[in-house]
Amino acid sequence: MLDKIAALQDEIRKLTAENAAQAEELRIKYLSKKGLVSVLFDEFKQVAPPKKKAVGMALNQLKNEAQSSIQALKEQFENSETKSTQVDLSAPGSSFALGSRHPLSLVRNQIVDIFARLGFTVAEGPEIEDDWHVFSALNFPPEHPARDMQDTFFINKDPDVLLRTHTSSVQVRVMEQQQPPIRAIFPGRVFRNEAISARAHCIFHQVEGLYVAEDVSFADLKQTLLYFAREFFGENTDIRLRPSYFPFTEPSAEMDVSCSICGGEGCNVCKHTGWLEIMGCGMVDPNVLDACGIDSNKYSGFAFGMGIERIAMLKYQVKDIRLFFENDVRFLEQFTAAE
Ligand code: 2NL
Repeated sequence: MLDKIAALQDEIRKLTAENAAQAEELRIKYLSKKGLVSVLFDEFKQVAPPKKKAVGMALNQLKNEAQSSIQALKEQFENSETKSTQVDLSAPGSSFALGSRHPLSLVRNQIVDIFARLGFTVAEGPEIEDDWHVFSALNFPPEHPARDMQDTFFINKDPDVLLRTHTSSVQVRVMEQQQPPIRAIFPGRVFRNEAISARAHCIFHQVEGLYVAEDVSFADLKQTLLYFAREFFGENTDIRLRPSYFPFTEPSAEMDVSCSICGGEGCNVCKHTGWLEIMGCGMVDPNVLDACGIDSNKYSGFAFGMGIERIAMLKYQVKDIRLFFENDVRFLEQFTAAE
């Protein structure tokens, strides 16, 4: 009898099942009323009294072991099978992955909104341009280095088919088509034949602005840009204008805002100067007005231009311009909550 028990114990220890049905078959084979373990219990009645204690203990152990190992076989399938066949109707629904605006779109929209409050409309134009709208009408002299293949992308080596290097080309088109007063901003993609690095890209985005009317002065320019700076960077922002040079404005200036990170105290972002350079600006050169069919004796205007990437890098403390073009969701999803 003890040998029989030991043999059956051995057999049970080696059992395997490939699915829940096989495990159930094993339960019936060994543990049901007529199963092999139960049969041994029947035989137990015939065991001689002196051996009953030892055989009884062995039998009970066999039964317990058989129950737990066959139960374990069953459970291994229960988990995976109930998952696919049972639905928890009370479980909360899975949430949708929400998209977010690209940080460059966020910044462009903010800039457009601020100038819209001052009465500026938005104008757009072609990315593929001709020499006149990108250079000649803007008072670039014939030998200006920006016209070089090194700086500008020409299409099919044609000197008169090129990718715009600034959105000023759209301003030329607007001035050619309408007489003052003109008050508009010009967001768009521009292209420069430059080596790509953490700070520069061959494709980037600009917002330029233009106001042409009678008696527009440098004071108007300054007040407009101060309003913009305070709306965009906060009401405590100060600005300063430094003399500069552009072919299309005279006089020209570079505008800095007080560093919004350190409040002008000096930090890494402003390189301990307390100031951040954010745009170029100036009074539209009379040659440009005349080239676009606007009488420079009657009208004057101011214009400005800024790189959206640069502003976005300052605002969101992005250290590498290439992040804007890689479309890595780990970067983009950080702007889900931004407006
Ligand atoms: C910069 C500087 C500037 C302009 C853009 C402009 C356009 C016309 C006439 C005169 Cl049609 N000026 N635009 C003026 C001054 C500066 O941009 O650093 N941009 C990223």
